[in-house]
Amino acid sequence: TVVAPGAVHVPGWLSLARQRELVDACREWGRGPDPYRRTVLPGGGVMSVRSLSLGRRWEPYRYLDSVGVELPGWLAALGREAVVEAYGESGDFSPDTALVNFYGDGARMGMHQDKEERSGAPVVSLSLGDRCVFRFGNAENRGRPYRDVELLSGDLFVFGGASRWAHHGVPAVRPGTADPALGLAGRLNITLRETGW
Ligand code: MD5
Ligand code: FE
Repeated sequence: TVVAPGAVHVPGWLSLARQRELVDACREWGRGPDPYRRTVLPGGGVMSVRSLSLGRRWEPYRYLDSVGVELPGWLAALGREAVVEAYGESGDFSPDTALVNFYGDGARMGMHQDKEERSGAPVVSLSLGDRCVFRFGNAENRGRPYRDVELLSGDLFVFGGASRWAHHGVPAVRPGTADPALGLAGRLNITLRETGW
């Protein structure tokens, strides 16, 4: 489903088996040298989401060299598959970071733009676990017009072209809505990005 120019939502793109592999991988990465933690913003605020980076490390508001787990080749390849699925061609998408966000009890993400990347390449988003409300806005400001889209476990979203700089956020996660077979309480989101750093 094309939600806006360049913004493509593919519900149920990942099989349950693939979702389970990704959840297991997210658990493993968290045991590595750069575990999930709350990001402290320069203004003193603390994010409710817990994050880790594979490959280049995101921090507000820049990318650093990797200090933890490198971006696995299979995950970069999955990102290319995702871009082909969304656009019909990969456009040489070559991510150098994955940002993994864990939304536990009550975690949300306020409206923002992803502006740290110096590349106009698309952002690939994979959702796992609990359902959420994803708020997809406009490039001008954090407010209306926006559209609320439910993202379920296994959904793919690719943000490219004119949508790349749209404001967006996650105002709510629906606790307990994940398939019990996943063994995940909460929501995980993996984004694959070309940082240009
Ligand atoms: C999430 N993560 O569900 C989202 C998925 C983040 C973040 O927002 O910054 O970690 S990625 C959504 C996204 C990325 C880039 C552009 C746009 C949306 N967009 O133009 O709407 O945890
Ligand atoms: Fe974002």
